[in-house]
Amino acid sequence: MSAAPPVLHGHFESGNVYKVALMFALSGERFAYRHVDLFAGATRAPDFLRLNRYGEVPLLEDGALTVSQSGAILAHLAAKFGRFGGRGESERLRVLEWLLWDNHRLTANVGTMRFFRRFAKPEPGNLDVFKTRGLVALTRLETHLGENRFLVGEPTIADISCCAYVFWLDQAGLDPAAYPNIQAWLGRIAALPGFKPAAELVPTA
Ligand SMILES: N[C@@H](CCC(=O)N[C@@H](CS)C(=O)NCC(=O)O)C(=O)O
Repeated sequence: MSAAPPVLHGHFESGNVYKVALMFALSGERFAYRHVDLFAGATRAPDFLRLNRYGEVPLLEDGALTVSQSGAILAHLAAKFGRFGGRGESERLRVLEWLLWDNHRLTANVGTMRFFRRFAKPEPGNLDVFKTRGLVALTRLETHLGENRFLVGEPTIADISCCAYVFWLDQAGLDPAAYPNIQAWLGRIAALPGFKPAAELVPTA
């Protein structure tokens, strides 16, 4: 009998959750899913906070292990499946660099812009800092992808992490056409076996 699959706690509007779901899909592995209604405050409920002190999705329950933060979950799954972790120590370190950069520079700004534009209807000007920083991050990514097919060698969790919110640039109010290298890279990711867009991977309930 096969072991129960890991349980992903998430919300379908979250790119951070998509990162984890995409890792399962590209690895050809199954996950069980638990919807967390973050718009109803479920991430702040005591039961959820007991599982995840950060009060955020994604959260993964994998047997006795409970892991949060998409980058940590991706690293855990890369080690567990032996996929997308990079080859050798120097690639693994490069991958870790991109995961940290994504969380600090890319998702933190582009993902936040998307969130506020889509759900919080900000006053004009309120997103300026995120936009300035997000555009710098996108320029860095665009430059790197001018000379590299994937972020580190073959496809890795660095690509899986960085691509999620970049698939939704238009929802963040940014122009995808301004980044041709990024668009070509997204196309290469979308061509990987097992790839599915977020709407086909993350259940709505
Ligand atoms: N750095 C975290 C960010 C996770 C995150 O921001 N999650 C959002 C959804 S995308 C969330 O759960 N927000 C709920 C809240 O703030 O109450 C990661 O990479 O997992």
